[in-house]
Amino acid sequence: MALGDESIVLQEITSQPEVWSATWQRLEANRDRLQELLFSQCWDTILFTGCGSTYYLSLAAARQHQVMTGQRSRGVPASEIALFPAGVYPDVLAQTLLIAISRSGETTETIRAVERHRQQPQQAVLGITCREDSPLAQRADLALVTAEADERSVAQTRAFTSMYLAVQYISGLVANDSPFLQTLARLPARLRTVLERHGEFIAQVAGGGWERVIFLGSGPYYGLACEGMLKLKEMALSWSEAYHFLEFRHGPIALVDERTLAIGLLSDTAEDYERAVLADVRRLGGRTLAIADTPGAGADETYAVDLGSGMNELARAALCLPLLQLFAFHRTVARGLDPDHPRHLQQAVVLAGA
Ligand code: F1P
Repeated sequence: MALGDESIVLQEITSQPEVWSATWQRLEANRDRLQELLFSQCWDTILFTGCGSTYYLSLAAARQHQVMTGQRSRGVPASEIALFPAGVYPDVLAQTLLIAISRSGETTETIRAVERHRQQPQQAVLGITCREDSPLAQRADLALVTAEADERSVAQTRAFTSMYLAVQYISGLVANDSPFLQTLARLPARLRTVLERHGEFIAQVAGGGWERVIFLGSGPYYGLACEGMLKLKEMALSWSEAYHFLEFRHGPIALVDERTLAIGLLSDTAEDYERAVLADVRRLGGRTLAIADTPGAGADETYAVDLGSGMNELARAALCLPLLQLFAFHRTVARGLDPDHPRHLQQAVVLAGA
């Protein structure tokens, strides 16, 4: 069993500052090719798709892309495009760009979604993957390959964040938002500081005897909260849930007790509302971990991590993820499980006969 510093997934998590820098170089090197595709038509809709982690990435990406560009954007599981296309493509004549995301580039539903998308009259496919020779890269009009982020682990960590950086870059290009792109370029250095300052603390919090861990995030953070939840399920075999912050009061809050930890990814837009939900969790006996850019005035969280980036909520979002990954890793080790070999899982789901 790979534990502690020998764990592959831990090495991949902690390598992210360097991997993000390398990914950034890649993105800049692909700027012209990307712009050519992104501006080749006046796209009515941008569809982001993937499976598992990359579906959650699609949710976060779609929300961010629409906010930044005004382009109608949706994040859908690849299986919905492949099997229930009528609900995804209400207007057959719409010009739709599919941004298909897959670490392996070979997940069956994602490849099927690309093939189904090709049946639309006005379409194109941008593939984002870590593997150059993958079926996705071969089928896409343009493949953006974040090869430095590829992984040996089953659970995605740096692959997820690097491909997230790629979709953020794309949104920045479409929005023609140079300050945003310049801010993204500072993320690798900021992440190094965040990991140095907070990595150990996250390990301590993860070591608590939590029975229920809830991930809360709204707007662009909802998809990232879902990814935190998935990491805990995949690696630590711990049931967890993710909610939009204010949704949590509508029923799930009934489950809060002293062995509940709510991890909140705080936005700028709705910070006061979000902190109020965390306060409700504490009032009911639960504990809270708030991940925000600055400590809230008067906030009384059980645990708090301040990213201290000075970046807006969209630009800094990726900084939360390695902390959630570390949380899942340390929870896994605390439970005596092997984070490198999650049970029942493989790197990619390739269906028989695909
Ligand atoms: C998607 C995915 C992973 C998950 C699991 C099975 O892979 O669902 O998110 O961890 O191992 O595959 P991909 O299409 O991004 O390669």
